[in-house]
Amino acid sequence: MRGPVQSGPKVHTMFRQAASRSFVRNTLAAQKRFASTKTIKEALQEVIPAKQEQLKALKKQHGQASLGEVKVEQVIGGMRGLKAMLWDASVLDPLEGIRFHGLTIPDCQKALPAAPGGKEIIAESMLWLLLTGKVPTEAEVRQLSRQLAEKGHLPSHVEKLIDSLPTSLHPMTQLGMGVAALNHDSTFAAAYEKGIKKSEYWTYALEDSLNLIAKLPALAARIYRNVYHPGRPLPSIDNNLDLVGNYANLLGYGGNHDLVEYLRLYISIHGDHEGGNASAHTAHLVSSTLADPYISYAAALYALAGPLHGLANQEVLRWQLNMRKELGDNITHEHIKEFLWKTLNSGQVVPGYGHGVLRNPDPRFIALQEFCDTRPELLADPVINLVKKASARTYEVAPAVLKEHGKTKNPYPNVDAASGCVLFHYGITQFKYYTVIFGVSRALGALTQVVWARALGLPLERPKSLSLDAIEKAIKA
Ligand code: CMX
Repeated sequence: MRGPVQSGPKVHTMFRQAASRSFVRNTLAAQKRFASTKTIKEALQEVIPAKQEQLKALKKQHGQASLGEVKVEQVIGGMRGLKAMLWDASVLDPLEGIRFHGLTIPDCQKALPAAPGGKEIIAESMLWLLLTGKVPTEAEVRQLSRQLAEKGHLPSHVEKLIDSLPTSLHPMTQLGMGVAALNHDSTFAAAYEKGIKKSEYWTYALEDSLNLIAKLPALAARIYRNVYHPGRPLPSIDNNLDLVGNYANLLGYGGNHDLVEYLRLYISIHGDHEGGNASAHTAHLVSSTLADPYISYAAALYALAGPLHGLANQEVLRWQLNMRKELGDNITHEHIKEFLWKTLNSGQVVPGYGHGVLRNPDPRFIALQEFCDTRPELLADPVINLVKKASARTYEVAPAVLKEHGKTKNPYPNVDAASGCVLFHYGITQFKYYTVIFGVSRALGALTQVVWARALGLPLERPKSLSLDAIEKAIKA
């Protein structure tokens, strides 16, 4: 086709007319197909009444039933294992890992629609599953992709805000600021101010949440551009692409199919990890005050920005690169062991290992490793080798060292142990940016539950705190 198109203006015009007719035909066909396809809001609306009934019955019939005792060690130990919040979309089993509405990561990889020409789960499929509990059809997912792409541009005040920030400000700080500033256009806040019925809250929370998820790629990519590639033009959003396809384009990596696929997988499987983790819990807590989804999620992003949580993926790479700098490329298991002990003996944690709930290797880590297994060029990369390859992988040494160290309850890798090395291989070498990608992802799960909290009419979160004296008094009583 290329030859004739370039051969003269007349042929060029004919080709353009034919292409335009075929575009109109395809668009009409797509519109017809979409017209008979449920929107995500309709799909959600269908499942809300049954859940409302389930909650009402539980409260009425079993409101006083006990789910277990509260131990002193839980109150002073970060509430580990305390069953104290409702979160419907995903459950984390200590040994098996995460299930999204009952589906494991491999189940999702089989059942959830991918992008055209791709194999990996896309963010829209995961969002649909998390929000509605149903596996979407391909047409439903394509419609959602288009809906998000159409809402994907940033308002000019947010562009100006982000462009005015010093490039030395951490990308996560910038992301939180941009998300908070998007609340200027919150439909939830505006409707609440006007006065709406409680039963309508969820529709506005959904609208805001979809708008926010749609705008995150443009916001996150603008931060990347400003900090690492100032002056580079940002392409416009393509309404025919999925959310992550557009994100990769905006970041400047849209031409690298393998990286786009990696980002799709990364962003889907980081989307939700039940409710007790610091970022999800923060979104839930803040939104329980009826703060709108934007400021609720901005707060969550600052929890994600802590090194014991989402920032660990940047820390892992820093740690692995330091190891390589110190020990060179011919690293043996013995070298890795020494480096691990050096880290532990200096009082630092080994980033990417341990977990508040998991007691086995994280299935998200395994899914990202499997992505590498099918691509020999990734296995040949010395940075990925440090994490993985049979001759020297940290994974083969670290659990035994951490067991011998004797502190961590889970000596196995969590998702952050591998995620950054692959980004580094594909050219996203700026590891301070990695948690931003996690932040684009975690919106899927955290905002899903903000919407459900409003649909179920959940109250303000307000647990009871105790002073040390009060704890002692309670034990003696
Ligand atoms: N390296 C060294 N020590 C570790 C450790 C690690 N990777 N993981 C846990 N420990 C230590 C803890 O610091 C704690 O020590 P103290 O008793 O001195 O306070 C002890 O082992 C017991 O901790 P735990 O009950 O096993 O783990 P927690 O639930 O308290 O903490 C986590 C969980 C993730 C914060 C911890 O394992 C850690 O710091 N890991 C490294 C950072 C990391 O990878 N975080 C990412 C987690 C995944 C995510 O949220 O993104």
